[in-house]
Amino acid sequence: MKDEYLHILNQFDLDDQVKEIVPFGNGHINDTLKIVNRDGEARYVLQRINHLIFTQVDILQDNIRVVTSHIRKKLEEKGEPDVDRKVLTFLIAKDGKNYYYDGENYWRVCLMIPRSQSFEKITPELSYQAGKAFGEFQQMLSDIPEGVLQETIPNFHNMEFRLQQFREAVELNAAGRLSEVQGLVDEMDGRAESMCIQERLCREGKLKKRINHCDTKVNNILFDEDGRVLCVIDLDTVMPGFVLSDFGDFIRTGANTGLEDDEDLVRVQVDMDIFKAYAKGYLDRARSFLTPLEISLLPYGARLLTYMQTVRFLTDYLNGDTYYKIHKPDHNLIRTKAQFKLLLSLEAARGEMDDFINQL
Ligand code: GN1
Ligand code: MG
Repeated sequence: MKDEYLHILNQFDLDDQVKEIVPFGNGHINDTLKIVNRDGEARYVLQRINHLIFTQVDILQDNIRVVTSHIRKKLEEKGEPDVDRKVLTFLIAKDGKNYYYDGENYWRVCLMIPRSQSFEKITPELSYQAGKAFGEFQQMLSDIPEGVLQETIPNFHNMEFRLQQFREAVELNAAGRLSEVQGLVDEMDGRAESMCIQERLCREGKLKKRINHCDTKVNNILFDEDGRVLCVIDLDTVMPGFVLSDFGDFIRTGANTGLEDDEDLVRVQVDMDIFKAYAKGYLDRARSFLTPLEISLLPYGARLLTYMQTVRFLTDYLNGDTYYKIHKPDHNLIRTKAQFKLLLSLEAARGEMDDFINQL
């Protein structure tokens, strides 16, 4: 096992000796390892890219090159200190690419950002910081000309497309699980039309696409020792999309008093303090480029992304768990139920959220 990793690491120009290679993080898609040197310092992050999901690794890695160099340039122009801790640095392999293909798998290596930490659970203060961080991230990337960044997963946050996949899964009933989840299927169907507003507004020319991160989880931000934001990580899904993706996905993951896969649904609720703090931080940075329509839709974005994730987990459950890594047999069903509970809680808080956004 270790020899395989060493062979891969040898394709990159490491300036340190490898002592240990250990699993790192808890993503659902890629495999991530931490590379530790002889002094016990974590120096690099090695990732095997899941190329069944990111089928065009060239496009993926080119997006990442554009995004990281764009951010680096912006930070340097601002005279920002400590730039190396505020943007990820990927290593170039011996063949000149920013990844290595071993004939079977695709690998990449980036520098571990020293003295950084991430959080799974956050406080209102961290939420406010995260709102500013993702707002600033969108803002920094907003001047990348159209067409430069491509969709690393086509139609990734396109609700109409996700519903189409869902309906195919229902139709196929590949794992024979449909009757067990019919109630949930009906709940999804009942909301389907009202959840495709963005695609409709876009066709009517009232909403345009912007560069989004598309995976705005709390643990995709690195903070320094004092809880100040260093940088945004996990750049695989940075691509053009609708602006509500990033706001909504943060509320879905950060403003949940329970876990994404909580089996105790009583714990799953929207945390309004986290919502308010995030909205405030986000709008502090993003108000300058958002339209009034986009701002008014922010609470809708929280419902939309939670609905979309419920649909995606349920689709995977119906398909027999072919997409998300699962850690127990009915994991996707547990996730579906927890996300649906969160959606109900967001629906109940709708008025309070709208009022808050309006008075900000
Ligand atoms: C996946 O692997 P991770 O946790 O970064 C998924 C997201 C989902 C999330 C659900 C490429 O992200 O879209 O929201 O799981 N990423 C992809 O927690 O599908
Ligand atoms: Mg991710």
